Amino acid sequence: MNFYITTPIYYINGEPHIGHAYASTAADVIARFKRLDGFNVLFTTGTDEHGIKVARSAEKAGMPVQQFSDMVSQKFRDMTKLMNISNDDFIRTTEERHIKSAQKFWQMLEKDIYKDKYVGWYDPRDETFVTESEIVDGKAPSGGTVEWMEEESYFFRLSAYQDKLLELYEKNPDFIAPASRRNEIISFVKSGLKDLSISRTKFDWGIPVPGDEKHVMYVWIDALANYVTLLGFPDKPIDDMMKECIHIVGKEILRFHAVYWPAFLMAAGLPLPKRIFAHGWWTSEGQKMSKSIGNVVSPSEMVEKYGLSQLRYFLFKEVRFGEDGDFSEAALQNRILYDLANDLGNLVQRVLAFIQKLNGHLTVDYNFDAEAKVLFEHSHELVKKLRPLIDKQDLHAALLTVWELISESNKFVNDMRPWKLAKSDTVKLNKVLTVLCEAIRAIGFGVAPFMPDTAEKIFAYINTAGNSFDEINVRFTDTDFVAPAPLFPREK
Ligand code: ME8
Repeated sequence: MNFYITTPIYYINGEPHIGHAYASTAADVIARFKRLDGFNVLFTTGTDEHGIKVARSAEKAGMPVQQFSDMVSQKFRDMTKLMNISNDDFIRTTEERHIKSAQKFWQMLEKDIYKDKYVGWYDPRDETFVTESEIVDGKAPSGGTVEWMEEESYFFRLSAYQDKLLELYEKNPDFIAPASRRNEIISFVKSGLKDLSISRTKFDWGIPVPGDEKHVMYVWIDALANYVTLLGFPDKPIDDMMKECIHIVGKEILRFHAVYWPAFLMAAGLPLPKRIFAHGWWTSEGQKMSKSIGNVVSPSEMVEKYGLSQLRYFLFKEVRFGEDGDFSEAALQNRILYDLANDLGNLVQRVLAFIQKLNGHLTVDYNFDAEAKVLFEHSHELVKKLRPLIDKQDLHAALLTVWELISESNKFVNDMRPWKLAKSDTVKLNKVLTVLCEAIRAIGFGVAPFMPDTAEKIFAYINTAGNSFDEINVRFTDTDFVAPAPLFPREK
């Protein structure tokens, strides 16, 4: 079973911030879940390096543009490492494999391409064409200053795809998610699609148009083609993976992915992805993130200060995936204290430290009483409950579901009072501890996609490899456990 998941490829104009880390981590959570669930996963990310904006940034930095690209692209690779993103590949649009792929892709669109002149406004911030009615005080909806453009350009016959796109959305109600965003796109397409200018002549930092090297490709054709380059296009068949593909994108680039991209793919006769999921935007301490306000959240600072698992957990617990949210350190501190230290950390610590008191030895007994049976069943049902949530990209609900089992387990400890049983009923004690280890293992798998580092610690404490959900079905045997260290020490 194949599964393909992508992040946006990031522009290299600035430093990676929490928004980029968010998109990459979201895709990572889903990729990790699918791998644990036995899928053959391809998970990709990368950098989008062409276009007028990058050329200008390099000029401003006083660097040759390729050198500038190498430098900033590396920062995105570092962010990927910092966040423990498990991507299988990292693409740069300046790579040879991509240039070849984008040019072939262009040629496959040629029946729908014609030459004309573009006369109108352009927003370099979003690398997008804007209409007169979208401009307010000389600014595009992105806040970027628009520029007048008058140049010879190739056009893609997007207008010919209006009905086909509407049919696509109609027949595949889950093609665009969350549902609220779908309506937005449908009304945009219904309002009428104009042909799209897809080449530029005024600068040369781009992929040359095959057969007409005066032109470079519009950066969005170049960028979107990355998703097929990563599948080995044009040398390898892409169908099997592409059909299982989920693109994770920010809401501001949904239009490019849900309208232009499928139109291009239809024109090229290539398979469409399964879904485009648009996530929301983070503000910082109640305001739009901006360099001038100085409130841009740096992932490396947050990891340094609070820990990686802590940050990754917060991003998906604080805000429902798909909605906008506000990043505040006070909220992050609360989540760490209550959800992580008090709920998860405490459960693992109190059970495993208690086993240490019994010389670190677990004597298993699966001959459960009624209460233990319930907790055992709930532990075994966890992955079954998570699967449909992850398949809807409802990462927030998935965390809530894991936390239900954590609360239930903590309550079970309170009710069973193992410290009392140690003195009065060791037969029952063994059953209680056995089922609690089962619960902790299931919880370890539940948190593993979100907090791989924490899960690794939990697995090490209970002698579990942690490579596959199948391990949940293996019974514990009499065993010695190592002493656990607190998962979320207060001083971190
Ligand atoms: O648009 N909150 O690249 P980009 C949440 N190169 N997510 C945010 C965010 C915020 N405040 N800011 C950025 C591009 N993001 C194109 C994409 S894909 C073929 C080409 C995330 O560097 C969000 O996922 O502007 C957004 O879509 C992505 O970074 C855009 O990155």
